Amino acid sequence: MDVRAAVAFEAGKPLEVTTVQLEGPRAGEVLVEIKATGVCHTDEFTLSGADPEGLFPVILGHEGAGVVVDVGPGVTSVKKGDHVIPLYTPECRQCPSCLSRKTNLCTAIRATQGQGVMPDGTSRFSIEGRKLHHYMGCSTFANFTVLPEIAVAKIREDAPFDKVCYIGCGVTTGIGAVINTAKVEPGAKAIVFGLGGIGLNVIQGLRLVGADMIIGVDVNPAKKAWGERFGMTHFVNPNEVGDDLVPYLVNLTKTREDQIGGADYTFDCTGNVKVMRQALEACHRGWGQSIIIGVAPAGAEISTRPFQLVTGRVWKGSAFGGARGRTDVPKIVDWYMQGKIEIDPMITHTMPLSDINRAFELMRAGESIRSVIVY
Ligand code: NAD
Ligand code: AHE
Ligand code: ZN
Repeated sequence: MDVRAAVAFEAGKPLEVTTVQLEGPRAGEVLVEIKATGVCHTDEFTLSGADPEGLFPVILGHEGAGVVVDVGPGVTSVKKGDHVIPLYTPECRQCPSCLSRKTNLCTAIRATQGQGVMPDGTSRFSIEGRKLHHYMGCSTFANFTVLPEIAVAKIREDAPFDKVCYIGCGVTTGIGAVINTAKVEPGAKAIVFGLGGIGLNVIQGLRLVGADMIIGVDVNPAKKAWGERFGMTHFVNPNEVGDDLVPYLVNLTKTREDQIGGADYTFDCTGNVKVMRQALEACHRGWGQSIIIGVAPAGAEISTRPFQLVTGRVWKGSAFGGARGRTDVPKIVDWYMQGKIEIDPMITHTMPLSDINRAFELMRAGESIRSVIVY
C-alpha cells in the first residue's frame, strides 16, 4: 500500500515527505495506523550521523501512538481496532533477558532491529523498489507502519493519541529512570542535567516520588521556568558558575553544616560525556548514584578517576526508563488519564507531517520541549 512518510535519505539532510510503499504484516507482525508521533532528540542524533547504528535511507520516529488495522498470521495478543503504542524496547516475556527479571532490555529482536529490518530480516518499506530501513523497530514518521506483535503495548481507547504518543519514549524514559532505575526514595536530593523533553520528565518523576531537593542544570536560561513548572526546587546555569560547577552543586545539596554534600541521585539527560562526568562527581560519597540517560555520539567515551567509584559513587544507565513496555506503558497511560502525571504542557508544538523539519529546527534551537506530528 502507499503511505505518507518523512524519509531520511542521507545523514545531515532534511527529511523528505513523500509517498512510500508498505507491505502488509507477515507472521507475528501487526499493521498500525500511526495517529501521532513525537520527535525525540534521539531521532535528531541518528539523523545527524552521530549514531554508530545509523542506517540510511530510513524512516525515523519511535514515539508514536495509533490503531491496529491488520494483523499477520499467529498474532493473538492484539486485534484490529486496538489502540497501541509502538515499543522500541519490546517485551517478549520469553527471552533470557525478559525471564531474568533483571532488565527491561528484551533481546528477542534486538539484532534485526539494529539492522533496520523486521525479525525475518526483510524490510516492509520501500520507495520505487528501493529498500527503506525501519528505525528502532518503529518508524513512526509514516502514517502506517508494521511492527512485531511483541513491540506494541495495548492502551485504553479514551487516551488522546496526540498526547500519549510521548509515553512511547520521553515520558516513560524520564519517569521510569526515577522509579525503575534509580528507585528514588521520598526525601532524596537529586540533580537533573539537561531540562529538555527527557529531563523535565525526570523532574516530574522526582516530584511524584517525593524528592525533597530537585536541582535542575541547563545552559539554556529559559529552562528555569520550565523546570519550576514540574517541581524543580533550584536552577543552576553552568555558564554562570564556570569551572567550579561540581563543587558548587555539592555545596548546594548541603542542608546541614556537618554534611559533606553531594546528591543522592543525579541524571544525565544531555548525551554530553563531560556532563556525565560532572553528574557522577556531583553524587554523594558512599552512596550517590548517577543515571546516564543521554545518548552520546559514536566514539565518545566517559571517564572519571576510579577513586570516584572506589568511594561509593555508582554509575548506571537507563534505556526506556527501565520500563517493560507491554506491562508498564498501559499503566503510565492510566497515570496520565488520572492526572497523576502531566504531559500536555510539555507538548509545545503540534504540526502536520509536511512540517516535520520545523520540529527538528525547533529542537536544535532549544525552542521546543516536544513537537508532536499529528497525522
Ligand atoms: P532535548 O534537546 O530536548 O534536551 C536536551 C537539554 O540539554 C536541553 O535543554 C539543552 O539546553 C541541555 N543541555 C545541552 N548541553 C548541556 C550542558 N552542557 N549542560 C547542561 N544542559 C545542557 O533532548 P531530549 O529529548 O530531552 O533528550 C535528551 C537526551 O536523552 C538525548 O541524548 C537523547 O538522545 C537521550 N534519550 C535517551 C533515552 C534512553 O532511553 N536512554 C530515551 C530518550 C532520549
Ligand atoms: N544506536 C545508539 C544507541 C542508542 C540508544 O542507546 N538508544 C536507547 C533509546 S534512546 C530513545 O530515544 C536504547 O534503548 N538503548 C538500548 C538499545 O538496545 O539500543 C548507539 O550508540 O549505538
Ligand atoms: Zn526517544
